[in-house]
Amino acid sequence: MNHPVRLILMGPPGAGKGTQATVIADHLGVPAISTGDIFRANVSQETELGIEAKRYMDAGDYVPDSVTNAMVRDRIAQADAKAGFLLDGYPRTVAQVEELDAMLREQDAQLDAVLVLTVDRDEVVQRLLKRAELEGRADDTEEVIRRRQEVYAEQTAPLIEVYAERGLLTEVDGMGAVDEVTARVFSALEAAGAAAG
Ligand code: B4P
Repeated sequence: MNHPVRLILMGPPGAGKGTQATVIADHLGVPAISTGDIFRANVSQETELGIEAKRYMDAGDYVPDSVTNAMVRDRIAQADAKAGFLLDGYPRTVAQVEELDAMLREQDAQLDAVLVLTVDRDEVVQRLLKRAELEGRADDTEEVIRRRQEVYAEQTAPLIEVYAERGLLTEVDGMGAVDEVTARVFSALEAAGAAAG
């Protein structure tokens, strides 16, 4: 593919976004930009942004759009994102979609595809509880996981329709082994004309 590839990876908490984002981005030679990872890095460094974000993340709520949008705007203005990017976990609200549209317009850039990983609700709870044992993330308790699922259903699921109407949406079955899901993602990207050759 000759022009920069710009992709969004969506899906409910635990769908495998972070897991797949790294593999896809490596393959395409673009940075994987995960808002969750950037927030967590700030939380562990105890920056002002991290202290603000932690209050929301620990409760399973979204960090306010103003904070998240400013952070993404800075990140995609960096040199490595000129050659394209994979956004993992952004946008998550209608206001974030609008802000991303504005950022892209300013760069005279366009999205190539929006991938949504679909998963069974109970399966993701199991995945996240397993991650809690391994990594001890504060937002991976059963109560907070349920809250994150509610927030996704209320605020992020409606975005699927928005991108479907624009003809950008591709749904990918996120159930099964990580490699199987990766293979499905690559077929979907090829079908969408967004896979690197
Ligand atoms: P994220 O870091 O994006 O957290 P997440 O939705 O749980 O996805 P994650 O990428 O970590 O999990 P994955 O599905 O890969 O966000 C965390 C918080 O940050 C949010 O709740 C919010 O507060 C804040 N935030 C982030 N972006 C924001 C935004 N745009 N606006 C406002 N707030 C924002 O994987 C989950 C687990 O499943 C892993 O342990 C993985 O190993 C496992 N797994 C993956 N694929 C598997 C498979 N096929 N089989 C078995 N296990 C699998």
